[in-house]
Amino acid sequence: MMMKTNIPLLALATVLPTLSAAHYLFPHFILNDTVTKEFEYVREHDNGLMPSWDDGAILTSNDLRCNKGSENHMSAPQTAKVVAGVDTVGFQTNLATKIYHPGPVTIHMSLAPGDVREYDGSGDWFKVYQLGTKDPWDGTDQGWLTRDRSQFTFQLPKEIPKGQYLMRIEQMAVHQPYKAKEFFMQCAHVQVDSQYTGPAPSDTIKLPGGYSKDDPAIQLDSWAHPSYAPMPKPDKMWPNENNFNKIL
Ligand SMILES: *[C@@H]1O[C@H](CO)[C@@H](O)[C@H](O)[C@H]1NC(C)=O
Ligand SMILES: [Cu+2]
Repeated sequence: MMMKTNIPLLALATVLPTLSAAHYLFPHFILNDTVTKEFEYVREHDNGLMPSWDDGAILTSNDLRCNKGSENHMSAPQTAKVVAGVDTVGFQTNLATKIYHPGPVTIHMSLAPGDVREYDGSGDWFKVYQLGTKDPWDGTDQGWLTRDRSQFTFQLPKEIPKGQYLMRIEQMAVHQPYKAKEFFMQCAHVQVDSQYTGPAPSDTIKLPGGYSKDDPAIQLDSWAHPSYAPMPKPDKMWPNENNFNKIL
């Protein structure tokens, strides 16, 4: 049966900007070669595919942790069992959408005091994975290593203590005019099995608190033809920089 559509052209035109404003999220946790189901191990949120910035207000909001409304979904995901120093872990975007905005991908982890399904992410966060630009970088969007990728994976370092963690992925899109940004973040639930008994992971930050508009990474002016891209905080990765700009 044919349906007659009477949508005026004007109405159609107003729909288009909404579509083009839709971006991506990271609902699939990856464990070794398995891309798990949407939200199976990843905490959903109420911000859909939308970016966050609001003139920098996101930097001082709890939404910086796992995105707007993620607390409404804390108890939904399962907790992925992973082994430090053994398993390859990471995230895939929705529908394997390729990241089409330039900007770094950062993965942080934060130890839950108990069950990660009850954890709000208010503790310390350390940085385990980072993907920036080619080196040297010509300042172009194509020079970002994140560009056109849909999967971000790394080997979980062996120096991560046993326990349940939030694992947070963030892409900070830098294409906006001048120093404005777009943040996309999402958190997975993982239970780390580990033999490690050394010092606790450092350098750590709080979210919010650890990011500021003055940070070199956020001050990056994408319209000024930069030749160097400072990375989001903290400055040092844990336990070393081996997972910096490393694509498996
Ligand atoms: C992931 O791969 C490693 C290396 O092959 C293997 O030792 C480990 O058991 C695998 N983990 C899972 C959960 O399959
Ligand atoms: Cu955008």
